[in-house]
Amino acid sequence: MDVRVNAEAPQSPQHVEIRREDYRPYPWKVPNTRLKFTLGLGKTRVQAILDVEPNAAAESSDVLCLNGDELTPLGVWVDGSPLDSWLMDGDDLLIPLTPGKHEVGIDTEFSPAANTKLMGLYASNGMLCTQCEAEGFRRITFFPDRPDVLSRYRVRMEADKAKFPILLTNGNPIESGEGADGIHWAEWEDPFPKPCYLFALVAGDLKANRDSFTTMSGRKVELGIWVREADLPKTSHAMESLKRAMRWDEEVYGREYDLDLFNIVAVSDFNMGAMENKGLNIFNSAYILADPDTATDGDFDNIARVVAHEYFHNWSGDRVTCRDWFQLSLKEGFTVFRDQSFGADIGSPAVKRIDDVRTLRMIQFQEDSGPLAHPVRPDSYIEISNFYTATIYNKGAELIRMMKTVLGEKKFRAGTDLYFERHDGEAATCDDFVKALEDASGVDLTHLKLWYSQAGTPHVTARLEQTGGKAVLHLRQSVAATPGQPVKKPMAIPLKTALIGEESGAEIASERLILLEESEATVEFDNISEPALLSINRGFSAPIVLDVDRKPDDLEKLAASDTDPFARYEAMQELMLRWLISTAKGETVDPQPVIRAVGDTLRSNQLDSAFKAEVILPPSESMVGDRMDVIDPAAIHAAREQLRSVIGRDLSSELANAQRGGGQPGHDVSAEAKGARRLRTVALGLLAAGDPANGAKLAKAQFGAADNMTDRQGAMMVLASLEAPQRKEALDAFYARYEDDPLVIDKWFGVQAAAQRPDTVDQVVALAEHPKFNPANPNRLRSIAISFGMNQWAFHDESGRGYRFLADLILKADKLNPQVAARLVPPFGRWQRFEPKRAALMRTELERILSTPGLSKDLYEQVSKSLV
Ligand code: 0A1
Ligand code: ZN
Repeated sequence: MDVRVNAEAPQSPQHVEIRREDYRPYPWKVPNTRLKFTLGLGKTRVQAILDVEPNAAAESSDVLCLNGDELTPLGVWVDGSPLDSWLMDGDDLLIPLTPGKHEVGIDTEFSPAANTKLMGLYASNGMLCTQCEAEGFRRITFFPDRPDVLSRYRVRMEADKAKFPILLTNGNPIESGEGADGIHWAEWEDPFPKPCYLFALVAGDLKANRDSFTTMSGRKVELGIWVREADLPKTSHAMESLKRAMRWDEEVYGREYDLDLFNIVAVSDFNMGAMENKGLNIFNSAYILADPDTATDGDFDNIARVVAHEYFHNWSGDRVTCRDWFQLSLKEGFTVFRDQSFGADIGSPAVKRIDDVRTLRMIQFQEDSGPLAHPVRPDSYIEISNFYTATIYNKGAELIRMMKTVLGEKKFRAGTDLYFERHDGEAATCDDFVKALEDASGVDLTHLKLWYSQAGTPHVTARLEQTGGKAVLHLRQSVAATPGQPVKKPMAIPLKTALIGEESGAEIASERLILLEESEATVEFDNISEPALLSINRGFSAPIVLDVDRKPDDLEKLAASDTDPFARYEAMQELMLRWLISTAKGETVDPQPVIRAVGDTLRSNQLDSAFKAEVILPPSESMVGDRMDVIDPAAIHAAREQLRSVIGRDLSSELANAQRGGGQPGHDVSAEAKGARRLRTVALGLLAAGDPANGAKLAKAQFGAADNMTDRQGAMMVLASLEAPQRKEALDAFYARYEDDPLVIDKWFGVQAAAQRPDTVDQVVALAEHPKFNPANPNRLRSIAISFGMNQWAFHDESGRGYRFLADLILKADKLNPQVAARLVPPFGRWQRFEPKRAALMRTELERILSTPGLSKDLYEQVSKSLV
């Protein structure tokens, strides 16, 4: 059938802005959806039948508008009769309908093998899989592709049994059978109404690691993790993590799993980390496959985190979903908060908090202070895929954490119970979430709601004044302008605060929660018996930048004695940051206070290795840059290298002890063994900075002796930045050993793109020509592009060649996969923060991208906004 165009409807301009205030309920309900898939790699046919009826809660319409993307209807039926009067409006299908209930049938056909965007149904490694969030379902069939249209799905899959022996979709299997010519089929039903972004289907030659879980009410749930047969031995950690997450959600949130079946599938081509499709989670294989020989301790932790995250979405996302994509943080901020809490409960809470705050500072703070800054609940977007950001996820999680801090454990739980009960089976908003917490707790949370709508990281200055037995804390806050928000209101900032005795090292004013709500405030502390040190924003109770007016040696004392471990870490970071900033500005500063504090930490018998490793690691170059008005990457790099080498030289024996220490076997993944390994590589890096020749020897020895990937990759990372013969030996040996393991080869690329070397730009240019570099595979593309974009010194090479390289790569990737290409833009977005020469070079590259014909809307949005 020809494609007909609706002449009256305006042809959609290329890049339309969608606004939150324009939300209207969909005029139709779709209580049931039946889909029949005739599956093939080169060609898949989809026959859809939708039951539709007018939505009484919306304005009525005589047209059913169904979204499509690169689809052509092969046929349209209404109530069983072929219909000719349908029209295309851009990519969407318009079907005229009289009021009342109807059955609408639509046939479509497309090629999964040609789908390089990896949205909708696509081919990966010979199998077929789907990704529908946010707007991928419209690439499978015409449908109201919006999260507030919930439907019950019955799905029939037909495929060649030899090529696709396993057929999976959401819900429960109902029937299956075999047809002629080697075809087999399976029919499944999902009893829970869901938005189409949670639809999933997988067909392929897969094997399952099977297990089961008995829920708190005694129901047995069958669990399956589906992978290629050769990968089965690498699935046990993911399975253990899943069962732990299921138990944790019952114990901590009272949430029980609802279907009889929970399946996870690992795929090698995936745009993000993983996806919470109802009963059938689909994962980037990087977040499933692990054994000590191929995965680092960090990989193991990430697997536990992501498996838990997707599982937790079953309630915070699937049972209660989002009304529209502006509410994305409703499910993502809350679910990140839940996975962070899970991580803290199964490991060390202090180290976990340090890790989470580091991610927030490195990614979200940069986003929030640049041209792509947006509120946790945005007001508009051009392409929703660009809004899966650290602001929606990580700042969103901080906002939930602040609500919990204000409410306390019990009231928060009462609030989440009410939220799940009240909105079960619904598409809700961020306001609904806050209302449920308020109604259950009786506490007004209006003051915290500004965090949803106002972008930008608040800056707080704090000064403690002490006279006699009294101390007065002076607080002042400000929020810088962000795009579209020139003037800011004061935020409500919960600050956990205590005073530490300068001599005793004890808490002389115990921790209290100060809520800073105005631009300025003072808080008094009575009965203060000795000189006091201010310990503020303990546990990082608010996601802010804090500037405390302190006496020079206060930080050193706090680093040694603060009773809150996070605050201790903060004191040490601040001590190092101040030294790095002053040195980068050309001032001469004594490093001895830093050396003393690092030395005390290393020698401490009380602190565990994981905590020591976090505390002695100097802040990243980009974190130093964030604190400077004008960023000069070369000066920052030189300052950081100087600090690393002084630490390495002055504390060589303590560091050598730490590098030798531990001795636990590689398969030991206890907190203690992991901590020892983390400290080993951090110490190795500092030793190599102090004495590169000896460092190279030690690193090569660590590399050769390693019985696990953490030590092996750690040693290779240190060597990758050195100028020593052992560098090439290690890289070559690593490549030869893991040539056939794509996830490990990603590490090989990543380590070289992250290397701190003057010739890293040349290295990445060469790596992009390597036979194993494939920009169509998102993990491989990111192994170079993300690591290099975050490598401040190398990316900002003053020649501008780093900028040109990444811009070329982005343009190349955009032709294949716009969503992934657009996610590589943020390093360019900071151009205005750099010294003028680099800023001009970066701007030129952004303009070059923007003027390239045929740019995707994903890339257009990120680049055009970055230029403002
Ligand atoms: N909801 C998922 C994230 C996700 C979003 C979009 C995707 O499309 C490519 C994939 C995954 C999560 O939070 O885990
Ligand atoms: Zn999520």
